[in-house]
Amino acid sequence: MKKKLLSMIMCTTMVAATLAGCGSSAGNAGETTKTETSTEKTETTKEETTVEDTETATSAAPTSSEDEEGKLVVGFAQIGQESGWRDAETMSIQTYAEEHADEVVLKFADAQQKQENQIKAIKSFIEQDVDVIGLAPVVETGWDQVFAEAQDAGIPIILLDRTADVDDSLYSTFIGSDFIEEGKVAAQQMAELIGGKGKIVEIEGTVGASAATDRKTGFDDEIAANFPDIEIIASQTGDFTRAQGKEVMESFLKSNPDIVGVYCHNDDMALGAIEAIKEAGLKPGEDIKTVSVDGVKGIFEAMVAGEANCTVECNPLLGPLFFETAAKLKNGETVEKWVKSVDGVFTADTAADVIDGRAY
Ligand code: GZL
Repeated sequence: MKKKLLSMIMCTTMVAATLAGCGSSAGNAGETTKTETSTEKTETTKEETTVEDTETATSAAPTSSEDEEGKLVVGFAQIGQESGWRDAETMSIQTYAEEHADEVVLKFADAQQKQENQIKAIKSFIEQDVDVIGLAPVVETGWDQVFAEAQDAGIPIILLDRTADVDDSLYSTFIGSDFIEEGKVAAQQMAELIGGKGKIVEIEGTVGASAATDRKTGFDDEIAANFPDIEIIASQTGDFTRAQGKEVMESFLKSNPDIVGVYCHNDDMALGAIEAIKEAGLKPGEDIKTVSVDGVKGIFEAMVAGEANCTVECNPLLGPLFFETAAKLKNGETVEKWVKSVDGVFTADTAADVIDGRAY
């Protein structure tokens, strides 16, 4: 306990010092954002810390050792708030921590889509000597060193919703979907929607993210293997955001008048693409068929309105499973290397029947 107390004092200094340096780093140095820690959302027994004048978000302030006594202490480095799916996952994690505040302490960091912020957060969690570290890796590579530091500190790592390209020994488990299968199912749905032929475009997720890489592999390989009359005439990243999905679709439409379908690696980009299709005077869901991934409420609303055709579900409500798995690891239990989510497929013809029952 003394070690923890000492390290927390150090960490507070370290985190403050680190973040003070953030504002002077290259890139958005002029930008400052007021960031809030999860203490303002989970209302646990931690003092609130709002870190201002920093370019990036930060980890939650350390809790006192009394607050952590006998509890599961988890540090989670979240990617950011790029999509409705991500917000649903964050809510799932924070709600679980709030509802189980007598058993768990959550230290939550929002990295604003920057890998260096996730790495800083992981280092901070190591300094705070948490029991388990959770991470949704924004990209697959660049994790070996900080994962080795966590391993040296005896802190297990859980990968949530995206994988990392590291040796299996450096993390305990991946909890998430089979993105290659999602891409394959999306291709089959697209082929059915366009009658097995025509020119389609693809709007990819964040460059280097496992969810984007594998959804592209699954889709493109299925089209190439089984649908020779479908041509993917353009494919470009929209970084999993609605705004960039719209921009990419606008550019596709300008240079390709004969598009019959668009496949987006998430629903948020599809909703942006739908806006672009309408602004081009075309009917999304009719002139241009849409297939995307996630199953967020917005795409169900678009399907009910006849403006979208299909979403391949990817469950974001991983909070309970995440904490249950963390508890097992703290207790020294072994867990499956991949705890795979079970997902469904939803099409416009049933959207109205299921939309009210959707949990996210
Ligand atoms: C999938 C997750 C993806 C979602 C996107 O597990 O990593 O990240 O599909 C989100 O909406 O940006």
